[in-house]
Amino acid sequence: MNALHTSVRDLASKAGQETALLGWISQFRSSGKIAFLGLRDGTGTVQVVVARNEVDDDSWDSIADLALETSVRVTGSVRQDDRAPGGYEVTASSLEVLGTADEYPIQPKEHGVDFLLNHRHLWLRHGRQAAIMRVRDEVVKAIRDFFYDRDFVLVDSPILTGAIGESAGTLFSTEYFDLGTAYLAQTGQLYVEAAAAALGKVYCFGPTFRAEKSKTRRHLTEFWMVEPEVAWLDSEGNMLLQEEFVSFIVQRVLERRRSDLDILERDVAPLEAIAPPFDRMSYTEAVDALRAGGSDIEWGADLGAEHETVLTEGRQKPLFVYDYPVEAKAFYMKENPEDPRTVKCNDLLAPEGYGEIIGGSQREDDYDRLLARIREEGLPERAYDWYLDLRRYGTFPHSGFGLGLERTVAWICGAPHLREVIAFPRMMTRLTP
Ligand code: NSS
Repeated sequence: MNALHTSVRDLASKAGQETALLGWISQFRSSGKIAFLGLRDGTGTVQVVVARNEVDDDSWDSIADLALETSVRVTGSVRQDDRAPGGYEVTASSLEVLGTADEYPIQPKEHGVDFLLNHRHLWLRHGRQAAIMRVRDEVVKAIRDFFYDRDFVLVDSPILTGAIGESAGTLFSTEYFDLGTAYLAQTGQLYVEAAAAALGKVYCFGPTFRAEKSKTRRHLTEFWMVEPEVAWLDSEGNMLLQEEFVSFIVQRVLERRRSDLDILERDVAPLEAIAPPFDRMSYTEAVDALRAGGSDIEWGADLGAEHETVLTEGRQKPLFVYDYPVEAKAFYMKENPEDPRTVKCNDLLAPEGYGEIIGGSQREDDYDRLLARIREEGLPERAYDWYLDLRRYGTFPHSGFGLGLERTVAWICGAPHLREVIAFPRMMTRLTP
């Protein structure tokens, strides 16, 4: 079947010829002697014209069986037509129903988002959702190309882990044979730190898990994160890498997925402005700015979504906020030699209200200080033996960051909620489909 049919996207190559198409009915209307079908095949949608006097009786009779999302095989001739959406139209010579469709639950009218999420397995077929999936695919490809072209080595980190990566508050755990509790990875970072000492520049890219009890539009319980880790890189160099990386991803999508951004009605002007250098502001400056604007945030508190929105207001480019207080961040971050109340780290806040897309830092490379931090946080020391070894056998300055794939795709697509930018979202209140 495959070799003989043409994708909607490739119809131009068959102009003036007879070919077969396989797909789903996205639209249909008929009037006595002629029917107009929308045929969607994943690469595009084309109008198919079925005229009573140009098809056999079986084909004409099957028109009666058509409903939204019926799967069909159409044979017909391809005609160029400048008025048609993709520039081509097909005049059918035969039509065969492959799979009938019950009354399709998603109708061309407004549905509540819960209804759509309950039907996510079907909702994915719709234009906007498919466009988001293609942009996501492009972002993933851009990420892999960026690192491959710069000689980073992909090192996959485990999903079942024995150590807490970020914080004890948001762990999924499961019984693990005779070895006690295993946690689903919140991050691959600790493992890529080990790999950086073996290979220099590395990254991991995979699903990560956080039992986030928040029901915000920015939180999933399962999300994808890409985490580069680089030997001999300091916090400043880490930010340079991040702005180059994020700009590369955005420009790549603009280059290759313009038609999908059009489907999404994304204003591309703000994306076109994304190029290094990004704006930078220390945490202390950020708190001063927030307080000057009327906030009662105290120095030491982590920044919340509402703070991020204020800080990025009116900015075209993403904003780095760097050197947060020790108490606001994870145990592994390097103490700032110039101000030991803070650590050498940064968040990167996307413009247009999308908030934090990256968290990164230089890692604590001093054995005693790292051990002290593990103890202060009450983490189980034995689980970090191997991690401390990295400071025992040739410790080295190194830095890295984690970019949240869904947050990045949501920003690029202009999607208001993360649940739309992953095929099957996992949230506190959603485990199916
Ligand atoms: O917690 S992070 O800020 N940082 C880390 O996990 C580090 N271990 C990364 C590293 O240095 N290798 O998370 C990084 C990013 C954050 O900026 C978000 O973009 C995303 O991961 N993130 C999330 N996305 C969706 N849902 C949830 N719950 C979520 N949590 C973080």
